[in-house]
Amino acid sequence: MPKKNFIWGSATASYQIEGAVNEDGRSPSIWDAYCSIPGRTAAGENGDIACDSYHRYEEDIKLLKELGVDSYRFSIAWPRILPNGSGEVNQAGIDYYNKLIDTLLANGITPFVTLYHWDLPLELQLCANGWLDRSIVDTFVNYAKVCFDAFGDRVRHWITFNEAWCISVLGYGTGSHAPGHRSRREAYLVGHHLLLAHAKTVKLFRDNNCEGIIGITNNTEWKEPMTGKPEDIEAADRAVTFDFGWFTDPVVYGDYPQVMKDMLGDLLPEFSADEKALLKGSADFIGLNHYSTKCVSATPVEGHLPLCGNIFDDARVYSWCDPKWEKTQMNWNLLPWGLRKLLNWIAKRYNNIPIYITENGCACSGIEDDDQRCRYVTEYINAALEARDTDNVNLAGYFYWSLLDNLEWAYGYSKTFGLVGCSPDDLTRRPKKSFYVYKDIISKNR
Ligand code: PNW
Repeated sequence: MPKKNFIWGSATASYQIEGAVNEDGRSPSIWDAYCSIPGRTAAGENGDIACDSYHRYEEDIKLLKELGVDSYRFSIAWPRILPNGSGEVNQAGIDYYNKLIDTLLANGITPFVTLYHWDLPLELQLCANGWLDRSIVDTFVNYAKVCFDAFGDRVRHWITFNEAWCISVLGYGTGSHAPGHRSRREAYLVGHHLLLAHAKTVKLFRDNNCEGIIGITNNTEWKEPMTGKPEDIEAADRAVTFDFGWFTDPVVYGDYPQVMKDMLGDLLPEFSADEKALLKGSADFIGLNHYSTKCVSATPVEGHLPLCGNIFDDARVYSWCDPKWEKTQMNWNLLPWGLRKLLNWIAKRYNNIPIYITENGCACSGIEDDDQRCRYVTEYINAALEARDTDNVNLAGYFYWSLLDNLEWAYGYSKTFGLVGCSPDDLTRRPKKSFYVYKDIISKNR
């Protein structure tokens, strides 16, 4: 059954597509710096050019129009708006996003804006210790205010953070993302500051009577219990809670999940009573980024994946993947039923809160032939629509990640998620087969 207000879209992020890193007053971000350290990204690749969307955004919008989406999810580069993190506003940065937003609207496409998709102004890392220092909370709120003031007359859909889990765990726990720290304690402190920054930003949004809705995008795999044993069922629930509940319980209920408090002890900072009140109910919707599924068990099973010896082990579960499962280019399992189960888990735990799938997609290598991606989008969207229509999950939209092949962070340009081919050597946009498959899904489901 087609649903009237359901939003079909596609997503990108500033550093992954814009390029033009030294233009019009943009300052370096932590990702520019991270990419410049030998060995941190594949082949030392960086976002200097990326998809050159800073100059070619009109081509991107033409593609979105052709695809037939209702909405485009993109992120704002903080270093373009406030090159020092705070202080003087860079008008050229505001101008760029004004042009992008106005051209989208002129084409009937709704902007869905992420305030932070990982490109922290480097200045804040070097001079204020980045997300580790509590001062970042107000620094972020100030940045958000500049964006609400500049774009809030036209933007009605806001996301504070993309994947606080990745920012904390990959940026500060394992070091595979910028700024490359390796400390469990730091990861939980960073997560704490992200949540407080989210809550204070939403308070500002609501106090100022900004129009529209604001939420946060969190990510998780689905974890399927290895057996029907109660301890494995509990282990799977615990694993999703550690990834997703960590950042969703606080914005819905005002505090961290009890199981995390019990298991992490003083590694997990505490919220004051005022902070809990501020956090509770601070998301109009939850954005979900979901790509894949694994099995988990409470005790080791034969062939389980090795423990990592870092923050990844904190939920104390063992993961297992069936060698027979189909893998994508990221070595992620293609298991669409996991999405349906996850949507039901979220709906149940959070009292049927509105959910947007803000990312879901498949890395596969072909440009001419991307049959695997065609299957992935078809099957994952079917699973999502079953959750919506059969299970009555309050699913409000779906955004395919990504519109374009782009800088896949530490993997450089070697992993390709795009519906449209694009490489920094040849910036020509080439729609793939999956582009037309997704286009067809959208038109049939209106
Ligand atoms: C997301 N993990 O990153 C990001 O939001 C995108 O910018 C990125 O391009 C996309 O997914 C594909 O990777 C993730 O380790 C990175 O589970 C890592 C994980 C999940 C999401």
